[in-house]
Amino acid sequence: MDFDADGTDDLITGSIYEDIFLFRGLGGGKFAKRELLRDVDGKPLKGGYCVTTELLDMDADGDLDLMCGNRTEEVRWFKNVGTRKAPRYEAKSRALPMAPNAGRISGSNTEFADWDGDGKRDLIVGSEWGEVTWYRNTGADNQPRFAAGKKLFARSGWEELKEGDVPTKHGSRVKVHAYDYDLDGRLDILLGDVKSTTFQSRPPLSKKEKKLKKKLEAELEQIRSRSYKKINELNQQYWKAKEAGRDKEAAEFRAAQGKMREPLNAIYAQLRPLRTTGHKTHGWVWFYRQLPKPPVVLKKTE
Ligand SMILES: [Ca+2]
Ligand SMILES: [Ca+2]
Ligand SMILES: [Ca+2]
Ligand SMILES: [Ca+2]
Repeated sequence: MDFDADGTDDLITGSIYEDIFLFRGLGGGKFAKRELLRDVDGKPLKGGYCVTTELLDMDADGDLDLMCGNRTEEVRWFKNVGTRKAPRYEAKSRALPMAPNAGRISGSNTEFADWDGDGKRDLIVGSEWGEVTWYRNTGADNQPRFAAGKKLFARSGWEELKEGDVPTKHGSRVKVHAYDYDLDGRLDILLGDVKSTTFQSRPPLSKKEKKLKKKLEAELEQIRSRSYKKINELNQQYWKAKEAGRDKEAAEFRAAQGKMREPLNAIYAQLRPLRTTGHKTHGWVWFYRQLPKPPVVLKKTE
């Protein structure tokens, strides 16, 4: 993506805490130090939690506007009020232009691709739970208006995986790229995901350790049922005092709460080495090949 139309590709990235960064291309695969993208008022642009970005001319004025997908909120865009060579973005983001009754669009990344081949780029979005949705562009290529979504992939659902297993289906937080991966003339979907696996974190427990674990868990349960109500009460009192600006009192509630948690924490500490499973997070990339449409069979009638 050439952010500043100087003939060299640049890189624009989102981040977990809403900020958006530009790495200007220097050519030869090298990039300048990152720049935080700011709005016309000099404030950092905020694109939402785990923002992902895409550039497209949304209003047919010849410059590229900034689209932001994220994990928790609607997809929005920042209008470029600068030029194609020197983009400057409005401070306030805008909702996507939708056809009447087409609803709203949420999703973890936005991908512009002409999915139905009518010459106008559509929007394909990934999502938190694995769905992928296609929104047809019923406007112009550089001034889109999106129709209601059609699901390309449903939610993938949970799959229990042990470390070393190869998953059978894609996971969550999916990001989509539409690309003709097998060069057969039809756009395919490349999809990145997140999956969690479990692994054995230590040798199996001995008989003695199993017994100890059982004993500790029973103790934990007892202390919990005795103290949780009080701990919750202290928590409520803490927030009440904090919101009222009674900081000293709030600190006392917090300290009392900590004191009540001590026996629980002591048991947690003893239980920790007896845990036999751990978790790891992985991301896979999936290739979904678009199949040719089935031929139309014409039936002969007399
Ligand atoms: Ca450039
Ligand atoms: Ca524009
Ligand atoms: Ca299209
Ligand atoms: Ca293909």
